[in-house]
Amino acid sequence: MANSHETFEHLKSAGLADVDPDIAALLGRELDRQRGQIELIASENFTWPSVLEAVGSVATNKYAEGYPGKRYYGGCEVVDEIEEIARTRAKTLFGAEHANVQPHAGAQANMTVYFAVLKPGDRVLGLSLDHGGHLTHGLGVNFSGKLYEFHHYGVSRDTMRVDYDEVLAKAKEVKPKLIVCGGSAYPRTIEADKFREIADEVGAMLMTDMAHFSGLVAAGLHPNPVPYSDFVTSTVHKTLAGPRAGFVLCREEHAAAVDRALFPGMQGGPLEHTIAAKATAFKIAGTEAFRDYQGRVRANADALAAGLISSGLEVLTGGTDTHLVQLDLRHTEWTGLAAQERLDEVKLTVNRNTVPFDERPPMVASGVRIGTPAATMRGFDEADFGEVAAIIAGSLTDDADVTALRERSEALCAKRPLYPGFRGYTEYVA
Ligand code: DSN
Repeated sequence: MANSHETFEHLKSAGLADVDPDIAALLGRELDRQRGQIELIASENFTWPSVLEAVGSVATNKYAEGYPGKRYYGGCEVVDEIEEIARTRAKTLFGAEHANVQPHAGAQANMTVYFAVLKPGDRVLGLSLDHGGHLTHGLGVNFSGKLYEFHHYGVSRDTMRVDYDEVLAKAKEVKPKLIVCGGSAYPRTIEADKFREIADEVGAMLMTDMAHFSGLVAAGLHPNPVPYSDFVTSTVHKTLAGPRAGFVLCREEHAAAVDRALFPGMQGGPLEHTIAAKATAFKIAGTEAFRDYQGRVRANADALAAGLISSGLEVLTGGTDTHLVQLDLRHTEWTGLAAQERLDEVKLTVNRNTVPFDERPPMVASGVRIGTPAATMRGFDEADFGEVAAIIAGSLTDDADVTALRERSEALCAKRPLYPGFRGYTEYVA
């Protein structure tokens, strides 16, 4: 519905709440939702106000196809500086020879590497999705599975961890051109050094997808895969706590191929406002404050795992080396779906996930993936995560007092406010 005052002159200076109260109200509701529940989705985080500001900046107006100094448009002198700062900070943070900061998201970062070094039909070896891998690591319905001949390794049934002997045996059998390590639901350290040995033994290249644990790497709390990998891909918005986006790091010898694969190979104009926000996120990730935050993410994950185990629940691998804990419900009457829905009722937001050797289909699943980055960002400490574990355990019972459990979650949210100084989206500022 057009407002009577929607003149061109008015629209040129009006704010969101004035022009589009419907969307402003929905954004306000989303802010309230984020504030009013305990966010435990392992791939989510609450980014910094400075990053939100950069994402909402005028750099969104700029076309800049190409790379700094080599653009197809005029007027790129400022965004060139922004992108150069982002590239330099990414390289410095992770000790990489080359960075491409243009991927719109993690899937595009992975696609960039595949396009850079693979031809359709080439063989690739990656962790299977149901053992903790990722869609873009060769799932049949994904472009990766359609374009390339993916083969998969899994985790050992005994330890639920990657078995490097099995990976080597599989690599010798498959003779892949590229080995992919990393994933989205693997709670233990990704040992890129061991994958490197295997890659060298079979003459393959190695790509590490550190989307989930890149914040821990930046903080020195997870081994850095960069020295061992030809390519490292990541998102920026998970543990790294930046804007929703991706990036690729690689060895200099692959720099030109990676850059060409992304543009003109795959994406068009880069999102320079998001690249500005990535630069800010990389700057923050190099601070002592960020290292301290990541230390708390890790400690909280250990406290969560210990709390769940002491309440009688099963945790995959008996714990975690990262920010991520996988609840294994195979030996309970709960499905992952039912658990997710119950936890939603008590204001804990999680996602169901298959666990290795799951007999249930992915839409139902027998696991729940739980991560600590977002709640840690709003100040949760180990005692708070002990309480979260107790709320989870209390919720997954037949006679759970849902109202009382929800009130315990709400008390934690009240104690640890999210974006306390942010006034929201409903106020119009001329
Ligand atoms: N969707 C992301 C995750 O939840 O891990 C991966 O792309």
